[in-house]
Formats: sequence, C-alpha cells, structure tokens
Amino acid sequence: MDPDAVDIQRLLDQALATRSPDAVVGEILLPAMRSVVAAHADGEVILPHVLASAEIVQRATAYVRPSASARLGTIVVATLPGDVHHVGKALLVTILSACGYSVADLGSQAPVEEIVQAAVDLRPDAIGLSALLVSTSRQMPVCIQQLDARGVQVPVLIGGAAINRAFGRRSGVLPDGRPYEPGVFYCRDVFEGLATLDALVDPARRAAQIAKARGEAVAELGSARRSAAPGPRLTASESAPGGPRGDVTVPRPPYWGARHFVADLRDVWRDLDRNTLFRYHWGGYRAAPDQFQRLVSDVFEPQLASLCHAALVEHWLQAFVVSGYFACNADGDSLVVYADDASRSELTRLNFPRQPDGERLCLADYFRPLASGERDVVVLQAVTTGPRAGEYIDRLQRSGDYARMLYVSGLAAATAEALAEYAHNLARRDLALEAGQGLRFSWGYPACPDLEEQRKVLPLLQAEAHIGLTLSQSCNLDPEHSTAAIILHHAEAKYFAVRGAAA
Ligand code: B12
Repeated sequence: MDPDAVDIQRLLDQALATRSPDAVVGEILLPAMRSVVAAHADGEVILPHVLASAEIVQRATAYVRPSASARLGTIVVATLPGDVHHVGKALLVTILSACGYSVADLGSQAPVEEIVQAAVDLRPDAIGLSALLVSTSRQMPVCIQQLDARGVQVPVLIGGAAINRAFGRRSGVLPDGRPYEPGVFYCRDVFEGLATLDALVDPARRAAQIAKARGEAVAELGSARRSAAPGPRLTASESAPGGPRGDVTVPRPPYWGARHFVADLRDVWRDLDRNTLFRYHWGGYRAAPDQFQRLVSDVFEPQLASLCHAALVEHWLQAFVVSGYFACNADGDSLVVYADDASRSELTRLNFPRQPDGERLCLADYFRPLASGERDVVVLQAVTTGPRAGEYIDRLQRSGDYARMLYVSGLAAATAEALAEYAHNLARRDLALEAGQGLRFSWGYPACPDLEEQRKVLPLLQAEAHIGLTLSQSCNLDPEHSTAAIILHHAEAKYFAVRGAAA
C-alpha cells in the first residue's frame, strides 16, 4: 500500500461530516489500524505494510486532531545508556502511537535517572525499554531497581535482540529478593508489547497481568537459588585431547599492520544476503511461500534497486573498512598479538573463554602456540556503513516515513554484514587461502562473548582515526551499523558456543 496514493483528506472530510473528530479516530482509524495488526499476526500482512498503514493513520489522526483524552494510555520509551541502536525502539514508538497510545519518546541513550524522572513526572501506564546488546540490557535491571527505590508504581516492558523471557523474569526480582511490585514484562516483539500494554490499561485485566508477571519473577528466583547450588568445578585453559591440528601452514600476509580503505558499495552488494534481507529485516518471513516469491519480485527487488540507487546518490550508506594482519601466538586461552613476525614485544593479549565441557574449544587453539617458536598470523577487521544511515533512519521516523525507515534500516544492517564478508574475502585472497577457508568471529557471539575485548582491538586498528568507529560505555560500536571481528585462517575453524554466553 502506498500511503501517498490514498486520498486521505477526502475520506476524512466525508467521515467528519457525520462524526466528531474523536469518533473518527476511535471508531474508524484505530479499529482499522488494529485490524491490520491482527492481519499481520495471522501472516496476511507483512511488516512494511503494517508500517505504511501506521503512516496513514498518523497522518489522518493529525488531520482530524483528536483531543489528547482520546488516547488509550501513555507509555515512556527509551533505549538505555550506551545503546546506539535505532530500529527496535522506532518500531515500538510507531506501532504504539498508531494503535492509540501517547508515547513519550526519551530517545536513544537515555540516562536511567531521566527515565525514572519521566516516570515520576508523567505517571505513565508503562515504561518501555529497548536494548540491542547484552551489555546495554544490563541497564534494564538497574533502571527497574531505581524505579523501585523512588517508589514508582509503573510496569516496565522490556525488549531487544539479546534478551529473553528468563532475563525478563530475573529483571523482575529486586536485589533483596522482592519482586518489582508493578511487574516486568519481556516482549518478544512490539506486537507483544502492544498486547501487554492493552492488558495493562484494561481495568478488568490489569491486576491479573501484573500478578502473573510477579509470580513468574518469584518462581525464577526460586529456580535461580536451586541452580546456584555448587556444581562440579571446571578447570580453565585445558584443551581436550585432539583439538585443532597444530601443523597447518601459516599463510604469509602481504604486509603487517592495519590499512583502511573505502569500498565501492556496488562491489559490496555482490555479497548482500538477499534472503536474510527480504525474509528477516524486511519481514517477508511471515508471508506464505507462494506469496513470498511474488513479494520478492513485485515489492522487495524493486525496493532494493531503488534504495541502492538512492544510497549511492544521496550517500547515506558508506563502506569503510579497516583491516590488519598481525603476528600472534596462542598462550593458553589467550592470543598474544605482535606487530610483525620479527617483533618480540606484545601489542596486546586477546582473551578467549574455553568451552567448559565437550570439545573444550577455545579460539586461541586455532593458532600456533608460543612454545612452537613459529609466529602465526591473525586478521583483525572492523567495518562500518558510517553514521548517516542512523541519522537518516531517525529522520524518517520523525517525518512519519515508517515503511521506508524499516527498508533503510534493513538495508544498512545487511550492507554492514556484506561489507564484513567483502573485507574477509579480500583477506582470504591476500593470504592465498582456499575459497571459504577460515572463519570470522565477532565479539558478542557465542564463541567470544566478551564485548569488552574490542577495547583492545579498535586501537590496534586505529579504527577511530581511520573510519570514525568508537565503542560506547556499554561496548556498542558507534556508528550502529558496524562490526568488528577476528579472522582465523585455520581450515578446521568452526563456530561453537561457550556456555553461559547468553544474557
Ligand atoms: C541485524 C543485526 C546486526 C546488524 C545491525 C545492528 C543494528 N544496529 O541494527 C549489524 C550487522 C550491524 C550487527 C552488528 C553487531 N551485532 Co548484531 N545482530 C543483528 C541481528 C541479526 C538482528 C538485530 C536487529 O536489527 N533486529 C531487527 C530489530 C527490529 O529488532 P530489535 O531491535 O531486536 O527489536 C525487535 C524486538 O527485539 C522488539 N523490541 C526491541 N526493543 C523493545 C522494547 C520493548 C519495550 C518492546 C515491547 C519490544 C522491543 O521489537 C522489535 C520487533 O518488533 C541480531 C540477532 C537477532 N536475531 O535479533 C544480532 C545481535 C543483536 N548482534 C549481536 C552482536 C554481538 C553484534 C556485534 C556486537 C558484533 C560485533 N562485535 O561486531 C555488532 C554490534 C553493533 C553495534 N552497533 O554495537 C548479538 C548480541 C548479543 C550480545 N552479546 O550482546 C545478537 C543478538 C546476535 C546473537 N545471537 O548473538 N548486528
């Protein structure tokens, strides 16, 4: 649906001829929006089209100008300090406002004190907190504790890619073991957030909804206490017998140290993962298989072509890469990094956790040990599509261009991934590796979960000076559409999880 193609004004004038502005909103626009949300839940309408409907409803509501009293309730929303992620909260604001709520958006990286103060001042029906990473999600329980300390009786909705229901239940338990009285509600997506908020503002359902959340938090506390019983101690830094081969040929890099360059986006997009873009970022996964193919040819492919053209002409996507070859050796669970193969002074030590059981893998095992006397080589890289995509997404949200906001955000995310793959392939070529040999691991993923390690990597690459890439206090890469990674050349490298890496 193209919002511009709908003659909203004429339809609204007709409706206003027989109804009050509040009635037009309450009896026509909101039910229409709700029916689109319901159709989305049934897999009949994809997310970009829900957002296009939200655009129409917002414009129509602004035209009709209903009184504030016509809103269903109020929610304060924010992302937490150090979190530079836009799209999760942007979707929340869009869907909740289009569905009739008044949304006080405190923006990105809101200090906890500001969120608490807004709750005190505005007395909202709920607070919605969003975070992308484990590190930023840790501020959620902090915020909940401060709300409790100020005696705020407002339920808190939390959501984001790195958290889950168990995290939500744990966040609902205060340090002294009391549940947070008004309830903490983990929401898988914004639609679950909408359903939760609907229940919380409904006097007939509110008490039961809060009691359920409190009950789950208390049950979680009980199970956490039981599982805290001492278990077998695990010895770190011991690899299992076997492990990766230690005699693979060490490739020779063309130079030592970091280099930076700007890639041509058209080359980068050859590595674009269209399937992930269309299905995941643009919401095509909800369409039935036969409809999906039609959606791809009729909507997504033309949209992609037009967006790529716009990105090239308007420069809201860039392709900055900094990548370096460093000499290295494994020392237990650490990788000692040197400037080149002749250097004896350590530049840094990267620490990697070892799997506590099973194969007991650790990324350091894929490199020659110090004792071998032979230096190995490691590739470190960081890429970013630059700051403009985030700024553009913000502008699109503010101007109510919600469907485009989702398309741009998805393309920026997919381009950052493609850029990482593109740079990785250049390293494979430089090192004369087989196609597909070796793997790329980003910090925060299950084999190397510790985001703090990136504080050692970015300075080695001079990432700030060369491509403007920094780390926030919570280890978010800024600009948001960026990744940092270590590349292993070892042919046996495989993805694995170190238990306990999750939120
Ligand atoms: C796309 C993606 C990227 C993209 C884009 C990221 C971005 N800024 O948008 C790129 C490639 C750049 C990227 C980079 C990184 N990523 Co990433 N990424 C993802 C992925 C696949 C999707 C995230 C996303 O954009 N989703 C789409 C939006 C719409 O979803 P969302 O924000 O989560 O919001 C939805 C819900 O969560 C919910 N919601 C969100 N907030 C709220 C709040 C409320 C109140 C409610 C009701 C609902 C709600 O509603 C929304 C949908 O309706 C996730 C995994 C996953 N499947 O979720 C990993 C993931 C977030 N990434 C991860 C990691 C580790 C990284 C990096 C740190 C890797 C690295 N070292 O380079 C970087 C960090 C980037 C940064 N700026 O710091 C990890 C984070 C785990 C952790 N340890 O913290 C994840 C979870 C993958 C994983 N399984 O481990 N990533």
